[in-house]
Parts: sequence; C-alpha cells; structure tokens
Amino acid sequence: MPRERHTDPADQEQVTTVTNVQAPKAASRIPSPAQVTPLQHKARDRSAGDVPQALPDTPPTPPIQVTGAQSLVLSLESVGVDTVFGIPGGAILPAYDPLLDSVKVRHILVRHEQGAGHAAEGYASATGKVGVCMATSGPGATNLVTAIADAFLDSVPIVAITGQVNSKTIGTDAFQEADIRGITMPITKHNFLITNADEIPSAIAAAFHIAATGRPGPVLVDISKDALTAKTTFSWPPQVDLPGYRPVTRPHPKQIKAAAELIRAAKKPVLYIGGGAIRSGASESLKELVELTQIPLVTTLMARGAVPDTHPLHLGMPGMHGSVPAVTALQKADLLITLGARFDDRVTGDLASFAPEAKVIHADIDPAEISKNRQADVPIVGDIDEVVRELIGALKDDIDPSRFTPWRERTTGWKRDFPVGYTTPEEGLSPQYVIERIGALTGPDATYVAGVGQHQMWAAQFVDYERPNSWLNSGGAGTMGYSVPAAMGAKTAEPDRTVWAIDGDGCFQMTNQELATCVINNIPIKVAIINNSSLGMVRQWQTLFYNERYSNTDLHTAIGARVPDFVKLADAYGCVGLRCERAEDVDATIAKALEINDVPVVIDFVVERDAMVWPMVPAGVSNDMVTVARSMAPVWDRESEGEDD
Ligand SMILES: Cc1ncc(C[n+]2csc(CCOP(=O)(O)OP(=O)(O)O)c2C)c(N)n1
Ligand SMILES: [Mg+2]
Repeated sequence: MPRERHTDPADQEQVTTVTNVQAPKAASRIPSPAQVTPLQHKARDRSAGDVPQALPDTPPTPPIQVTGAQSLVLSLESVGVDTVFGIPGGAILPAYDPLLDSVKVRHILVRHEQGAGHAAEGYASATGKVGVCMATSGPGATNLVTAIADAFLDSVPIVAITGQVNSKTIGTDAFQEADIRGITMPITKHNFLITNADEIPSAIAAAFHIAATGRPGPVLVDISKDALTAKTTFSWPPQVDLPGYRPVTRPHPKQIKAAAELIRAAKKPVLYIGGGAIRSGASESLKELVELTQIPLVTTLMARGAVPDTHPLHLGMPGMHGSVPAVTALQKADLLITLGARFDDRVTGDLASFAPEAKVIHADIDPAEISKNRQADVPIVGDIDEVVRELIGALKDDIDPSRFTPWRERTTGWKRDFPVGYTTPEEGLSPQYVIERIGALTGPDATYVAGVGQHQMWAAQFVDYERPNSWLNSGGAGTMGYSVPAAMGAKTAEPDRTVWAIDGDGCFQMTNQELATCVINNIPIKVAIINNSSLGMVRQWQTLFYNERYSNTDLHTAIGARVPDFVKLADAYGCVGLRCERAEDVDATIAKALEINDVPVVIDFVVERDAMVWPMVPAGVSNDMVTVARSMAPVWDRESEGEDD
C-alpha cells in the first residue's frame, strides 16, 4: 500500500473514487492517442479528497476499442503527461508504437535508463509536476532502480512505467524477466503489476494520484506484454479505488494552538526548514511567518531556496557541512519549529546530543516521519504550506517578536563572526571560487543541479538560492550520476531557464552519455565539471581519518593524465567543450558558456585537489564538535555568549 500511515482510523474506510464512469461499449474506430484532448496536470496539489485532485478535471471520454498499448498512451495523455524519458525493448515495445503517433507526449530517447529516471526527477523537482520514465523488462527496469530509490528518499513525484514479460511466463525465468515489483517494493510509494489490459487506465490514474498527493514519491507501473497487446476498452476518467489512502493535509487546530503556545513561550526558537517545505510550495507563507515572528531560520540541503539565502534571519544550512551559525543555533535553541524536515543523521550528528535543550514542534505530511528520530512535543500532521498558514493565523494578533531580540542578536553575531568561507590556494584554482562565480554571474533565476561529493557541498554553500526549486540535488541517497540527467530533465521542463549541472569528475563519468540525448533533442544544459582529479569527498575522509592513505580515489582526469579529456569528450558528443585552469580566466569562461544557448556546454574546471569542505562535523559525533578547518573549532567569545552556554 502507499507509504503514508493514517492518523484517523475512520479515514481508512474511505474510498477514493472517480465518478462519471461510463459503461464500456464497442466503438467503431480506433483513434490515435492524439485525438484525446490534452489536459494539464495540476502541480503541487497535495490534497486527496473523494476525487483524486492531482488529476485534471477531464471531460469524460466515451468508451472506445483500443489495444492495451493505446490505452496506456491515451491514459498518459489524459493525465496531462507531456514528456516521457525512456528506452524501448521487447516487453515494452507495443507501447512505443502508439507513442509514435502521439502529438501530446514527447518521448525523449535517453542513453541509459538511470538517466531516464533522474531526468524524470529533474523534470519533477524543477516544476512540482509528476516526471515520467519508461523502460523495458529485466535489465531496463533494474537500470531504473537507483533513480527510483533516489526519488523515494527525496520525495520526488515520478511514475516509472516498465514492460514485463507475458503474464503466462512470469515466474519462469523468462528472457529479460525481473521481478521489478518485488525489487522496488521497499523503494516506491506504491507499485502495480498489470496483466489485464482493462486495468491500465485506472492504474495510471492511481499512480499519478499517489505520486503527487500526500508525501510525493515514486510509483511503478509494471505492465505485462500481453496486457499491452490485448484488445480492451478505453474510457476516461476511470474508477480509482484506493481504500485507506487519504493523506491528511489540513493540520489539526488543536495542534496548531499548542504549537503557537510553545512559540510564544520560547526564548530561543529556530525554524528548522526541510525539503517538505519545497515540495509543498510553502515559500511565500514561510517568508510571511519569518517576517511576523522574526525567528531565525535554517534550510536543510533539501530546502535550499525555500526562504531566500539573502534574508537577514537566514543562518544557512545545518548539518555535517552546515554553517557554524546554523549548526550552533540548533544546538542552543530552546524550541525547534520543524517544518518538513526529518532529523536526518546528516543534520543531527549524534542524535542523543542534538539540540539538547530544545522542545520540538514537528510538522510533516507523512505521520511516519514524526517522532521517528526525535520525540516531538507537538506533532502536526499536514501539508507544510497549510501548517504555516494556520500558524500565521494563530500567531498574528498575539506575538511579540521583540521577545526574541537577544537570541536574534546572538545568532546574527555568529553569522557575522563565522561566515562560510575558504582560503585561496597558493597554487591552482580554488573550486569554491569557481562555484561562487558561476552563481554570481548566472543569478538566482537559473536552476543549479549538483552531483554528489565535495562540489555538491560547495554548490550548496557558495551559490545564493533565492527561489524554491532553483537547487536540485540528491540529498537522501547521495547518488553520483544524478546531475547531468537531472539537469536535462529540468531544462526539458523549463527550456527558457539557464540550467547548470555542477558536477564532479567522478560523478560526471557515471552518466555523461546523456550529453548525446541533450545534443540530439536540443536540450542545451551547461555543465561545470569541478575536476579535482579525484573522488574528492572520499579523499577528504582519507586525509582526515585514514592518515592520508589515498586508496583508490585518484581518477587521473587532470593530474598526470587526462583520462578522459573532458573537452575532447564534449566535442565528440557535439557539445562545446571549454577548459579553465586559472582564476583570472574563470569569469570569461563562464561568460562564454552563458552566451552559448544552442548546444550544451561542458567546462572542465581543473581545480586544486587538496581543497576540503568546511565547516565539518565528523560522522556520528555531537554537533558541538563543529570544526571550521582541520582540527580547528570556532573560537567563541565567551563573554558575549552569556551564562547559559
Ligand atoms: C553511486 C555512488 N557511488 C559511490 C558513492 C560514494 N561517494 C560519495 S562522494 C564520492 C566522490 C565523488 O567524486 P566526484 O564526483 O569527483 O566529486 P568530488 O567529491 O571530487 O567533488 C563517492 C565515490 C556515491 N555517493 N554514489
Ligand atoms: Mg572529483
């Protein structure tokens, strides 16, 4: 069943039903999928009432005789899909035939199914709409698994459609058979195996509804080949029965009241804002709450941009590589107002010593998250935007922001004394400088998509994020290879935006074949490879914790060899390839890349290898142990820190 638990047992009785279903009757002709009116898929609608509101208000389509494959394409058109990323193969082949006729659904042929999955994620994360990927059975489906797991951990709404072997041969180790439903059971919000063509429309409608409502996430629809080739009847909308699936979006007034009381009584509150705030589209209401209460805030790695970085009360990102003010404010707070965050171990460090004095308000749309890691004093189940709006309502006539002035002054003092920074190396190019300049020269309207590693942390630290969905990355899974295909998906969804993939030399080598997809399909992303010739983040740990024994982290991509030569690789794909090795060339190289908008651009920024990500809290220790450089704790001004430290 879908992942959300339900607080009210009465809700379990409810059935989500689309009415208006007409009895199937024979139709005289088989239409092209394009003959069905396209409908817009509503983004960011988290509610789930009696009608699946994530689905468009579709005028009913009279029943017509089609094949299962045609029914699938008609269903995708009817839920408003405009883009599918995928690769065909035997079991899914019947679906690719009617797809050729669809003028509403654009299929983008990728070079690896993992790329299709991440592209669907990038599409979804940039827009809030459901992203779609498609693959054949067996290895095609298993190649999607990493991206599905990634979407699960970061609550990204995607639907993965896979072909399956003929239903009669399921379980016989048939050619290209894999139990993809079983494999993805723990990493999908829900999944379906469809062997009856008549069930295709309802499965697709349900999949999109589940992916987009409540806590967003991946849904897999596995369809056997014989279901795709069978004759069936298509009509829309189908009946969708999801007993027990009724995500609670409206917070309980009693809990809001209790939260408002804790906020009014606090002296040292912090707004701890997580990725749920981005997924729920809560940025405007959050800004209002911050203005009203004047409470300092932090945004996690998944929430960068939820509140503009330049806001004076923004203390930065918390966690292992968080800013000193953000980490310290959480440690010393007496109240955490937790909004769509999940007390991830990368944020809390040693859980037992995390924010020891703090009471906790914990709001999340997924009740399973609340009190999972840290006991909540006031649990609130609901959509974050709705929770914040209700909190504003409860506080607006009765909050005195001057109550928090001493605390605000302390936190802004930490911000002044411990800005996130870096030292410029005597030799070689500073990776932080490159990333800082990309952000400064491109601006906040662009979308920035990171890989995983040091460059990801620097991209989180040194670009100012001023709008939600301008920062995409793999936070929960930490999937190397996310960046290029996710950037491709984001650029497909929003072609007028500049989209930067800020990637590592290691990550880039995992999925760079999607540059071919970008060139052929006119998706001109910009890729900045932060080339330190190493698996840099792993090397940093070897420097700090393994006595500088660099076991298997040298990639030979810049130092001593260029294997591969990224400029030549870019050229081979039909991209523009540029190289930059000196600080004085950084601005001109970025400017050149910004001028090229007809083909993808790849810049090989050859940077120094020994730069490290600071601040850092080593894994598993208390956040009190935050270090700002190697073996260097922040030097606190004890007198100004007050008695209670
Ligand atoms: C698929 C996958 N394999 C392995 C890892 C472990 N890992 C985390 S960061 C990293 C190094 C990344 O190297 P690179 O892309 O060059 O980035 P850098 O840290 O050098 O900026 C590795 C191997 C991972 N996160 N994902
Ligand atoms: Mg590297």
